[in-house]
Amino acid sequence: MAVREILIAPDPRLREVSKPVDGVDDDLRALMDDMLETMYEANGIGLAAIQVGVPKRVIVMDLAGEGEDPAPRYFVNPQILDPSDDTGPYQEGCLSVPDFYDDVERPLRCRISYLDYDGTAREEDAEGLFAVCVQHEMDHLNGVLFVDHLSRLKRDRILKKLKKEQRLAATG
Ligand code: GNR
Ligand code: NI
Repeated sequence: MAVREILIAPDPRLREVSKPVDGVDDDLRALMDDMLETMYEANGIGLAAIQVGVPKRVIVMDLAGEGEDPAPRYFVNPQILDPSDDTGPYQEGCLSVPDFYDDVERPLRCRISYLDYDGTAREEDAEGLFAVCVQHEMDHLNGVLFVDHLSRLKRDRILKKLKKEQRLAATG
C-alpha cells in the first residue's frame, strides 16, 4: 500500500469523466488499497480514483467516527438509483478543494448499485452522510466538484484562490 498524491483544483484532470472498470482484479484492489491509505492519511471520509489521477469509476469511503473501528467501503462502477425528491443542505468539503466548505443541496436519499471489493454486485439504500458522500464522489467520477453547485461568483473565487496558492507554492 502507498499514499498517493491528491490532485488539487483547478487541475484539469479533475474534470475528466472516469471510465467504467471491466471487473475487479488484484490490480484494481491494489489501487483501492492505495486510495484508502491516501484518504486516511488526509483525514477524508471518501475518495474517488480521479483524485489520485486515475480516471476509473472507483470510490473508497469510511464513515466511521473518531474512536470507532475503521469501516472501509469500496464502490466500483457505482450508479445512483431513485434519488429522493426531497433535498437538504449539507456543509461539504473536498480533499481536492482544501480549506473551503459550503452548503450543497442534494437529494436526501438514494439507492446505489456497485461492485464491491470482491467484485460482487450489490445494491444498498443510502441516507444521511452516506447519501451525501456517495453523491459527492459520483460527481467526481463525472468531472464535477462540489463548488460547481455553488454560485458562479463563489466558485470562481475559490478556484482562483487555489490557483494562486499553487502558483506561489511552485515559485517558492
Ligand atoms: O473528506 C471529505 N469530507 C466530506 C464532507 C462533506 C461532504 C463530502 C465530503 S467528501 C470529502 C473527501 C473528498 O473530497 N471526497 O471526494
Ligand atoms: Ni471530493
